[in-house]
Amino acid sequence: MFANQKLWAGLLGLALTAAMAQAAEPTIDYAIKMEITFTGVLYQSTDGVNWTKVEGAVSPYYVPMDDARKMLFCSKDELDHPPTPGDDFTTSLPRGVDLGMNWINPGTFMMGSPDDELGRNIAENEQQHQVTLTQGYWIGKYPVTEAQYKSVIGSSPSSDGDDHPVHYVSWSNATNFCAKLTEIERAAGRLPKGYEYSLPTEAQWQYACRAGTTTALYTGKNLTDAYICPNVDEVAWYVGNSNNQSHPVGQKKPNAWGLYDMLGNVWEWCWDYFEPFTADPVVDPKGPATGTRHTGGGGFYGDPASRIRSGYRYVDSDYGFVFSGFRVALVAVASSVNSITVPLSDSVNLELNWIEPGTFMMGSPEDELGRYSNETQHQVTLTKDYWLGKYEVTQAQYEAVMGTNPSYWKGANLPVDMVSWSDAMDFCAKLTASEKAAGRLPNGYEYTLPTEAQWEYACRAGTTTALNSGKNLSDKDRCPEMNEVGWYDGNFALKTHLVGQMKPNAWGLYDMHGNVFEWCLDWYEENYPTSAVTDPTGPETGEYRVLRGGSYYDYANYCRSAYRYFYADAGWAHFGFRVALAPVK
Ligand SMILES: [Ca+2]
Ligand SMILES: [Ca+2]
Repeated sequence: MFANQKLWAGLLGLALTAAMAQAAEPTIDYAIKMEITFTGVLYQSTDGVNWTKVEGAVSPYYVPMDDARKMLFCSKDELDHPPTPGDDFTTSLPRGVDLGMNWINPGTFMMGSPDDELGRNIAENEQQHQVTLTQGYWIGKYPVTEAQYKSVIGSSPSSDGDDHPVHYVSWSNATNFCAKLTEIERAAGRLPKGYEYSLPTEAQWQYACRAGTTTALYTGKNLTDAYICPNVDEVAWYVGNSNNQSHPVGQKKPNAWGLYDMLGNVWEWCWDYFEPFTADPVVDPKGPATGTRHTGGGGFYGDPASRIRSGYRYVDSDYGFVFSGFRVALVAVASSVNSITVPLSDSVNLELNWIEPGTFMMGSPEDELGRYSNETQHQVTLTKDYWLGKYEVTQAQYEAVMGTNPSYWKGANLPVDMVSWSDAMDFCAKLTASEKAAGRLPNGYEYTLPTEAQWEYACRAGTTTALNSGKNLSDKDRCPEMNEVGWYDGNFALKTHLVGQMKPNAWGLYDMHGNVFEWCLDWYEENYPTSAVTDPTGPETGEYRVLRGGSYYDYANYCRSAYRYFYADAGWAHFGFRVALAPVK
């Protein structure tokens, strides 16, 4: 059928051409076009300085020759989707200005400087202490340049050159830049879910600056002189080499994580208000809630070598100084966006926090105070995300679901106690059924008890210490480190306490240490695997079930993240549980 139609059209065309050749003057026309083949995204410019994206251009792209004579073209790889945590990326800001961001893995480091570091600032300001950052983030490869600042804000407070770091920036200017950048990247569909642009916290800044080093400079070298020091030359613009002016970014040696100009050139604002450091280990520090002066690091082009150190800490009020610039971070937003609230009755809700899949070391190191031999350390990978109760299940919640309250210690917002493993599982089954009926149960998920691995992973929240505060025990029975995180025998708890009064862990979970022991799904088996495992669920069968976290009735070493208790299917006044919303097994 199609073939026939084509044939007829062809014959008709031939007839017409023959007829017209006799009737009209022949004409000719030239149209010369430039063919551009490219990969990535095409940009055009008339001056080679200001570039605009050629919207919708695909390769090959044709430009009329007259137009092409006045045009310059270039192409570049461009992100058209959110970056993946773990990967470095470059995004394209308005007017074709690039912004490069490097991924930084979570980890633990020593923040501050050792007492004997040459050039050290007032001692208490640089007090060395252990910091654990539980979440990875991105940080700018360079300080924000004048071109980047103009691209996002429209104008720049300094005018040393497009590729120079912007300075005379106040803390408010810098945070405003981050907010605008977040809007731009969100509108372009390039903002990773759960992340936003922000100033790095002081800990994020210093962790990234040190890149694993503990010395004054990120090259692994210390200063030999506090004023003019040859070791500074290779990494930073400072008073000894800058001619008292800023320099284009990226000319000095980067650190091991590919970051440039962390030291010198311009000093960089951080998120935190100032407070003196203490020697205590901390997890995900963000500084005090209020204050008048903000922190920052790295020194500037007019500073002596003593201020060009990773541990150098400078504090100032919210003003645009000659020395003040910044670099952006792309950080996970507080976990509140990832929590869900389940209405159990008109007045009682159940809150659960989302737990991201990941890998951790389960068990305890052999030198952990108060440990037991059934805690052999081994690597565990959890491949599926799940939600875990923010609090132990309360009596009000238990009653709303089960219609009864078996607790020995009575109080609506006390954790339910006297519950056996089977009681806890019955609660989960009823909740699954009612949530399913309400159409709120995520596909492939059910309410259940967490596996022992899910419990410990969530309890640790990125920490590797005995407690999820980043601290170890100073005494296996009674110690101050326990007081801030849990109700236990050592603070004379004597009974269960209202849930949620102690300090939560980095993932927003309360009372993982102490108050009531929490049933886990697994049968107990004394020996852990000795090699790496994925999504472990414990032995097929057994005599006892696992309980975790210690209770008001126990000493500190029973409340450690790694401690494993086990018991037959029975309820006691210090046994409770916490629910998980986890993939159906
Ligand atoms: Ca700098
Ligand atoms: Ca508990």
